[in-house]
Amino acid sequence: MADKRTIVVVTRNRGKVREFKRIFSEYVPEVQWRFLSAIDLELPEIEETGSTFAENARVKALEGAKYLAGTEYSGYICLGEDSGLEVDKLDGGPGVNSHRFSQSGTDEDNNKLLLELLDGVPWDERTCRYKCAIALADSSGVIAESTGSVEGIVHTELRGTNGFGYDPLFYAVELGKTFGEASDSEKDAISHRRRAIQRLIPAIRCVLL
Ligand code: ITT
Repeated sequence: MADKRTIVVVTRNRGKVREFKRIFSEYVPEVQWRFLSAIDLELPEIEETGSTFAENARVKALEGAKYLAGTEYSGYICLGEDSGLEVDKLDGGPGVNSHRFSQSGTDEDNNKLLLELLDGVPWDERTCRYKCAIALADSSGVIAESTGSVEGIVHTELRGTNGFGYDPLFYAVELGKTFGEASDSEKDAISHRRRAIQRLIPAIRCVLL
């Protein structure tokens, strides 16, 4: 019998899992959530075949649920999340390719490339946003979906060491600092991931509780 307080987060990104844990326990504190990642369950790598965040979130959730069907975790709810940074000056890039923006795909090289591409671009033309799409699925298909976004400016230099990915360059207009400089609770208060989860809470209460 599947444990409804356990969500399988179909991701290999530990930064995302940390944020899901924090945000879910804030929204639904009465539940002792347990999150299992694609790394914990040794799920095979899932190819991101979609051209939008929403499509890729669906692919991750559905593929994860399909894979679990033959295991002891059969019937557990899978959460697929696809996210990234859209920079206006780069015509919305890196977008769905945010993870694999630079050749190596490390956070360090991705940030370096972003700074290089925006070299000399004035502050008011460095507008960007983080976007996040989430899908929940089980073996019968998609159960719920949502999206969230947060507006920012690509900073001209790395600021702070908190968070992950592009956070040291993402100057959040609402905070007046980068996500790299923000505390966990400051980022969680306005992040794209939090906003997507917030919209999903009614469905989560309905399906999981
Ligand atoms: P999974 O596909 O296994 O979930 P991933 O890191 O490859 O892990 P994505 O394909 O969704 O995930 O790529 C998201 C990338 O966008 C991520 O690697 C970061 O570079 C960036 N990103 C998304 N949300 C972010 C956040 O909150 N802070 C910093 N960077 C973020």
